[in-house]
Amino acid sequence: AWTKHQVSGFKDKDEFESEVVRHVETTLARSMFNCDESAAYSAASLAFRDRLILEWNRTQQRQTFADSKRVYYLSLEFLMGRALDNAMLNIGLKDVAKSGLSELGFRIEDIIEQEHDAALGNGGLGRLAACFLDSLASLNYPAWGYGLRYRYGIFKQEIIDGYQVEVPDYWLDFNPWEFPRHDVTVDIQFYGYVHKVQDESGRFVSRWEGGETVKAVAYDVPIPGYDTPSTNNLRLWSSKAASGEFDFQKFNNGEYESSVADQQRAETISAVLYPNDNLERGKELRLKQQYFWVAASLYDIVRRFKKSKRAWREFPDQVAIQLNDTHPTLAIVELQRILVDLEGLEWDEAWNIVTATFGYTNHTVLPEALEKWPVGLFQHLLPRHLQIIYDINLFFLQSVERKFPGDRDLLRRVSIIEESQPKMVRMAFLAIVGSHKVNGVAELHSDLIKTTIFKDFVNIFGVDKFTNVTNGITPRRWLHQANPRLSALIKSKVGSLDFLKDLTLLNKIELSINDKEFRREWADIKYSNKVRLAKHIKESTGVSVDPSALFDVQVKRIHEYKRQQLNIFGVIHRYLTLKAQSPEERKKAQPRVTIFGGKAAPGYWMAKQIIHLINTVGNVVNNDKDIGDLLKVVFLEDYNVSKAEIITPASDISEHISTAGTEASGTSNMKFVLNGGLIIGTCDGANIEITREIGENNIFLFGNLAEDVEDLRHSHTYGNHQIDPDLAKVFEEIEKGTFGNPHDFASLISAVRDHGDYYLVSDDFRSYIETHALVDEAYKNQEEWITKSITSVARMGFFSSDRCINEYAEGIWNIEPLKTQTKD
Ligand code: 26W
Repeated sequence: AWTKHQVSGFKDKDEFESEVVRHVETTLARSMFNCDESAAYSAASLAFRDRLILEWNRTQQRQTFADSKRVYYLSLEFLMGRALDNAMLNIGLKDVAKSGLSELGFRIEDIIEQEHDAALGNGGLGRLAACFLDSLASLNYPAWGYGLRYRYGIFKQEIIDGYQVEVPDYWLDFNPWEFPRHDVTVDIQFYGYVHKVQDESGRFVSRWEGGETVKAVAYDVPIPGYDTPSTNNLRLWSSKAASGEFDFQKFNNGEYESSVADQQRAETISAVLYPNDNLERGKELRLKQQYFWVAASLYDIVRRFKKSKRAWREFPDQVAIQLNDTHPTLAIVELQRILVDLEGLEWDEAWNIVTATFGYTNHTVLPEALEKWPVGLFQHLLPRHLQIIYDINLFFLQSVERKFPGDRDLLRRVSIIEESQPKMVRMAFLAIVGSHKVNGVAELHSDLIKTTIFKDFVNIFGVDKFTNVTNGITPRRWLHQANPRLSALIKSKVGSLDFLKDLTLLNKIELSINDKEFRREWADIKYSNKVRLAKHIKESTGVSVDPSALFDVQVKRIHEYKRQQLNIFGVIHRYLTLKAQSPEERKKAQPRVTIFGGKAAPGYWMAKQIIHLINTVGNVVNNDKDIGDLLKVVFLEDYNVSKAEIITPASDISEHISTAGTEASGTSNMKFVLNGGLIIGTCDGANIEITREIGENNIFLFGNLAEDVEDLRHSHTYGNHQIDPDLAKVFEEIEKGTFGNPHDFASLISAVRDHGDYYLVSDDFRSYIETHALVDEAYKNQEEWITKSITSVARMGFFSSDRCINEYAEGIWNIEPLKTQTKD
């Protein structure tokens, strides 16, 4: 629709075809006679890429010319998924590509599927960053993402004999979506020592010298906005040996092996994404990754600022930097170092600039996920940064002492340095002290951080420093791309695709709630999405499922706090109940397919046991003749973004059942509801706001509340802990060996029965089972169900990541969209 900008590339299918042919024959050096789907994917991507490049250059020029404030989103993870489909839809030429490819003898779906997911993330945090990039470009904000270009993304998961096996994800063989910038490099220093010298004016300055240097090379990924002229930039850094004289000398001296080893050591920094989600393990290489990425990004940002020749105090008027969790917190220290050591600013002046620049988003309250680094490791790897952290801490604690004189316990509690053995740097505290705003990602979560882990900081800095920005998702990928038929049906009622830019327009479909044809089509779309998923299940697991059964889905990282164990225990309970019934009684049961998917961190023993139990239960249940289609249990291997695009539109109900107070927000809950699925969930994270928006008749809530969790845990430890009798029967059955060697599941059971049931599986079991019975009943009334489904979708406008990004822009970054030429 922004034809003024449409000068590059192709305008119709014939031009698109000739571009594809040209790329096959010249760029790929192949002949059209042996152009397979993979080559067609490559050529189609290159054709779209050509168009993006020109828009991208123009966007960058426009932003430079406008000279307005930019936001930099620093994230160690960007879980982008596939790019081609997204580029076609955002540019608005998918139909052209479809008919062009069809004339060349290809189905567009097959071509799209050739692409390897860009899986540079673990789960929610990484996918949120990807949705944010889509919204920033779609809203014309001048924004850059900064991350690491991992050679290996999140591992691929294979299920072998019911166990998770990890396979490396080497994804860079052919990646048309990145542009190496061999001219954009930064030398990054590690180790070495600090000494003080006097400059010309007699002032003492710190010099960080010696150690080793690694080169950061920029790789740029274009991020097209939806129906806008903006194509923003995601800059990913790759590590390389700094080819210094030293290596060269080694090489000349015949020390080939050692010179190669240096090179490999340098390249190791950006080699692999750490596969832990919500677990901090304190590895030196991880800290190296963090500094490498942060230092390169800040150098780049500062270099760009310096071109404007402004005074340093204007830095925060030009630059906002958002820290996606504590992983980039070193950026605070690095900017202070640049300003004081390299640019010669006074400490206080520098610190005011730093704190005005940064915002920090917290994504978890789990204590085991909070980053802490041993002081000794810092001293060794980043000696100057440790000194600066000590100074930041000193000035901070002095200010606390002035405000609360004599409260030594407070000083101990809030100190950035934990006086433990060994001493630790608390990254979250550093992030709070060095930022002007701190936000949580859903209302309950933002309240919890204010009253628990960051309580003291609310007293010190005042409550206004702490805020909430409830997460959102991009409706472009999660509705239009994943569920094109639903998007088209909604369009027929809204009148246009404008709801993809203003999701609140969805409320218009509620007017059609009694429209018979509309309802029939709504149900038909869900059914065909289920048929598609059933086909995928058959192909990947060999299990046949009936698409008219109730599809119950739980897909997310496997974690005890997310309680996939509660789900599978519930499934066992259902199985036992069915088994105990007569064939007559069974006929009344609602047929169900319970679908799981998700990766366990490779070192997370309990999570791996959960996967194993799901698979063994599936084996038994799926082959039980008494049960037939009444219950199927499947575990889909290698859950990732592109699989989510197939699974999400196909659920009738999805499970978001974390122990209350543990899931910061959740975002797949939003995706499922937006696709017409209902949800069963606890009063946790964004489930609460989803309930507020869609109405409590349209959601199945169960379980204890966050405010009661602490007392329950206390009573488990100090009281007489009785587990739920039905759950006890489930345990008995597992221990009988019904689902394989009971020894394999002993620790899953004892976590609940013998070790305090930290996640309240037993406390919530009864209400979980009862609520599932309500789900079965509700599903039997299909008309009611469809009404709930339509009503929910109509009321999901709030959960667009566009709303979310606008809140960040206004409340935290103080930036405005760039004015672009008006559309025609
Ligand atoms: C240091 C190890 C580590 C790695 C990743 C610790 C913590 C993380 C992430 C912060 C975990 C994460 O992805 N959190 C999720 O963030 C989503 C986006 O805000 C929320 O929707 C999820 O509830 C939250 O678990």
